[in-house]
Amino acid sequence: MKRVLISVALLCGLSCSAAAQNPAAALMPMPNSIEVAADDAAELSLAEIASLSGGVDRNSPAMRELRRVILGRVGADIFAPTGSGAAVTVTLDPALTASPEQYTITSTPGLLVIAGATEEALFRAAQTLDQIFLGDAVRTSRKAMAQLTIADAPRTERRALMLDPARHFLPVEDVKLYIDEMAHYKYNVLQLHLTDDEGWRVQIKSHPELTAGGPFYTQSQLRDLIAYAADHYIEIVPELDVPGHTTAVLTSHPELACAITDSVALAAAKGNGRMLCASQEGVYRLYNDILREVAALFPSPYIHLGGDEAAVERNWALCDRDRRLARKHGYSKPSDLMNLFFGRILASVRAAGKRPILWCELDNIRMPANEYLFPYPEDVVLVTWRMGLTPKCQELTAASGHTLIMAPGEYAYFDYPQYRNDLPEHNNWGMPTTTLQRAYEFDPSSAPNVQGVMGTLWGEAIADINRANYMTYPRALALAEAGWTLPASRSWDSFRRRLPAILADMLTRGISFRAPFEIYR
Ligand code: TNX
Repeated sequence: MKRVLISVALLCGLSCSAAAQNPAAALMPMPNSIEVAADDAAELSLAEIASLSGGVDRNSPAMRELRRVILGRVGADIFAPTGSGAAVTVTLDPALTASPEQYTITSTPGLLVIAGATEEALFRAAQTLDQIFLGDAVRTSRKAMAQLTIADAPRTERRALMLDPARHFLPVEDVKLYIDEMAHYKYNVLQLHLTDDEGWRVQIKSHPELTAGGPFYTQSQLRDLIAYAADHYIEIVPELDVPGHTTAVLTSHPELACAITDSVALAAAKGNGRMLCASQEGVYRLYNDILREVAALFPSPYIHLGGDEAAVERNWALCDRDRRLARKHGYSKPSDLMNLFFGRILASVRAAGKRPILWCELDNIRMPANEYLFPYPEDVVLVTWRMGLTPKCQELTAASGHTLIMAPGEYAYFDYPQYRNDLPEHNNWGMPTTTLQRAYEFDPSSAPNVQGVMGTLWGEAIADINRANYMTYPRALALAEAGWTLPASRSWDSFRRRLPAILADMLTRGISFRAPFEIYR
C-alpha cells in the first residue's frame, strides 16, 4: 500500500484546504504517529462486518465502546457479523510495551485491526476511531474509512481533571456526564475535591455528624460512580483537604480548632480560614477513622490530602497549645508543625495502604521561594499549582526525586475566565484570564519525575455542571493534547483547525463550552 507520512504541517494543509474533511481533521488529542494512504480510493468498507476476531472479552467496557463507536458512526455492528464486508480484529498485543495505553489502528481495504497493550489501550483506540469517523465526515457517510495506520501512546501516564463539589455540590449523575465527556479526550484520572470550608461531601459511616450540614455523596453512590468511571478507564482520586480549608469539619467538631485567646493578634493576622489544631489528639483519631473508610471505598492507590493555603499565622501561630507543642519539639517557626501534623496524617494514609498526594507549597507564595514549606516525605506526590512557582517546583522535585503532577495556575486553572470580560462574574474574586491559546502553550516537560497533568475546576464560581463544562471546554482539549501528544506532533495551528468538528460533536451531546471565536481568522 502506498502511504504518506502525514506531518502536523501537512495535516494543517489538509484540514484547512478545500479537503477540510479527512481522517485527521477531528483527532483530539493528536496521536503520536499517523500514516494515511495517498490513494483515496483504497478505503475500508464498513457497511457490513464479516467477522470479529481476536479473543478480547466482549463484555469488557473497551469492546462495548468499540461496538458503540462503529455502530454509532457507520451503523455496522461488530458483535453481529453479517457474513460479508470487512473483517475486524481486536487484540491485546504483549509486544506493545511502551505504555499500558499504547495501541495501533490499521485499516486496509478488507480489514480493520485494532491492537492494544491492555483493555484500557483499546478503549483509548476506540476514541481515536470515533474521531477518525467524525473528521472524515463524507467518507464516513459512505460507511467507509481511509486506509491508515496509527501507532500511539501517551506522553504522560496520568492526565487528570479535578472537580470541586465541596464549593458547589454536583450530583452524581452530573459527574457521570463529565466523565463521559473527558473520556473522549483520553483523560484517565478524575480528582474529586470532597472537602473544603464550604462543605463535607463524602459519607463517613463512623462519623455521620460530618455530613449533617448539606448535600453529600453516600458511599453507595460513590461506589456506583467509581464503577462508572472505571468503565471509562478513569480512576477517581479522592481529596480531603487538611489542615486548612477545614471550616466544614470544624463546624461539626469545634473542639478540634485552635484555642486562640489573643483576639487583637487574631484580627491583625494574615490569611483567612480556620485550621485543624495540630495539638489535638482528636484530630488524628478522627482522620484515622475517615481515611480508613475513604481508603476502603476508593480503589485508587492515591489519596490527596490537600496541604494548601494553611493559614498558619492566624491559627497555629496564635494557639497556646500549638505554641507549646512547637516549643516542645524545638521548632523555630509555627509552620514547622506541618512536619508533625503530616507525619501523623500520612501515617494513617500509609496504614490504609495508600500513597499521599499534596499540593506543593514552598516557603513563600511568591518568588523567591526556594524551599519546600516543610521537608515532604519521599513517597509524597506533589502537585505544582501556584502562579509563578512551577519552575521552582520542577527544580526542587527533580532534585529531591518527588513525583510531580503539573497543574500550573498559568495554564491549567480552568476556573479562571477564558477571555477578557467573559464569565464568570458570579463569585469572581479577581481571577486572572487563561485563554485557550495560553492553555495550549503549556508544555508539561519530559522530566522523568513528571507523572502527568491536571486541570482544576475550583468550584467557588462554578454553580453547576453546565458551568463546569463551559469552563472546562475547549481548554481541557488543549490540556489533553499537552498531556498525551509529544511536542513534535503538536501545533496551535493544527489544534485550532481540529476544534470545530469536536465542538460540533459536543453540541450533539448537550455539552456546554465557550465558543472560541478567536480561532477563526
Ligand atoms: C487556590 S489551588 C486554592 C483553592 C481555590 C483556588 C481558586 C489550591 C491548591 N487552593 O482552594 O479554590 O485557589 O482558584
